[in-house]
Amino acid sequence: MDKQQLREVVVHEVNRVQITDVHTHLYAENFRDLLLWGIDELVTYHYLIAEYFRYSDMAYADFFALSKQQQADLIWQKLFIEHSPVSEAQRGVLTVLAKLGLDVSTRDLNSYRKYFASMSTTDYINKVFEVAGVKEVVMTNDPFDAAEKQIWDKIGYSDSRFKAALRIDPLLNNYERSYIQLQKWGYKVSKDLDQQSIGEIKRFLSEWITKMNALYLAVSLPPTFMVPEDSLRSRIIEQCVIPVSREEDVPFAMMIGVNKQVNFKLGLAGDSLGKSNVGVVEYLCKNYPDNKFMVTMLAKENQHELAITARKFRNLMVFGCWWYLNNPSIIDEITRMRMETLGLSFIPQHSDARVLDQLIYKWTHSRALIAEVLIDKYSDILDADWGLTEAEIKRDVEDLFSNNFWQFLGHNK
Ligand code: FIX
Ligand code: ZN
Repeated sequence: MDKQQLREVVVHEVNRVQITDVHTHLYAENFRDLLLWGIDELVTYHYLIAEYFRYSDMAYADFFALSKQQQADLIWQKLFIEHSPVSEAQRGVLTVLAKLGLDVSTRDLNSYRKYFASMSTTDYINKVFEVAGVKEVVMTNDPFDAAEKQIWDKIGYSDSRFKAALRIDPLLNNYERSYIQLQKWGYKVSKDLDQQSIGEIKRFLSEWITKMNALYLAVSLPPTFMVPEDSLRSRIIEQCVIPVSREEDVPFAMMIGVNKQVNFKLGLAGDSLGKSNVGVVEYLCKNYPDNKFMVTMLAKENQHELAITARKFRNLMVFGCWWYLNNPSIIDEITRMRMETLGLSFIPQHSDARVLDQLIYKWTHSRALIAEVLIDKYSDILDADWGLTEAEIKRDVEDLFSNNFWQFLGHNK
C-alpha cells in the first residue's frame, strides 16, 4: 500500500464507520421535549449564547426572556451576519445545513426553518443518524431531573439507538439536598450518611442501573475533586459507587474539571473549567483494580498526565475531547499525543451533543481530524516497511469509533 492508497483507505473507512457516541445529552423520542432538534435549538446552543454575549451588552435576563426563535434571530444576526462564523460552534451550524443539503449561501434563517418545520421528530432522528453515520448514542440520564424521571416511571423508551447512562451529579455533588429526595422516594437515608444510608444509596444505584439498563455510572466533577478526603462525596464514592459499579459490572465515568456557574447569569453557558488533580484517578484505579473507570478531563493541561495514567492502569479508559477541548486544534494535538502514548487503546471522541442535529457537525469535523492523525501514524509504520491491509485499517477504525467502548464494558459487539 503506498501513501496515496493509504490516504484513500483511511478516509474511506473513517467516513463510513458507524459510530458509538459514548456521551451525549440527547434523548429518545419518548422523552418528548427533552430531545432538542432543529435550527432554532441549534443556533441557541449554549456555546453560541456565550459567543453572542461577547458582542452584546443586552441584559442576560432580557435575552433569556425572549422566545427561542427571537434568541436565534439575535444570534444569527450577530454571529453569522455581522461577523463571519469561524468559531467551532458557529461553523458547526453551517456544516449541519450543508450536510442536510440546504443552501448555506442564502443565509436565510427563515428558509431553513421551513425545512425543519416539514420534518417529523421520527423522520428527523432517522435522517440525522443516517447523515451523521451514528449507530447508537449514550444519553445522560438523571433520575433527579423531575421531567426525565416521570418518563422512566411511566413509559420508558424502546429505541435501541439510545442507550442509557445513570448520571449521579446531585447524589455526589449535593448530597445535603439530594438525600431529602431519596427519602421521598422511599430510601432510608439520612444526612449524616450512617451505615443504613450507605446501604440505601447502594440500593438506589442498583435499582436505577437495572431500571435504565445503564451502561455506566457518570458524574461531572470540579477541579478540586479528591478521593480520599473527608467529604460526603468521597465517602459515597468509595462506600457506595465503587462497590455497586463492581457488583453491577458497569464502569464509573468521571468527567473532571468543570467549574460550575462561574457566570450563573449565562445559565448552561456559565460553566468554566480548571486544572484538576490526576492523582485522584491514579488512586482510584490503583486501589480498585477490579473496577472499570472511564475518564475525561476538561483542562488541556491534564491530558498528557491522564494518558500516562492510562498506561499504568488497564482498568482506565480515556475518552473524548470534552467540551472546551472539542476544537480542531486541540482535538488534533490530544489525539496525536494519545495515539503516540496509548496506540489505539482509547476512545478518541464523543459528541456531547445537546441538540440532535449536532451529531452531524461534531462527527463530520472529528472524523476528518482523527483520519489525518491515523494517516500520519500509519505512514510512519509504512516507512518502516510494515505492511498494512485494508482489513486491518477497518478493524482499527471500528475499534476507535465503537468497539473499544463495548469491549471495555465487556460486551462482545
Ligand atoms: O457535564 C456534562 O455532561 C457537560 O458535558 C455539560 O454539562 C456541558 O454543558 C456540555 O454539554 C458540554 O459540551
Ligand atoms: Zn456532557
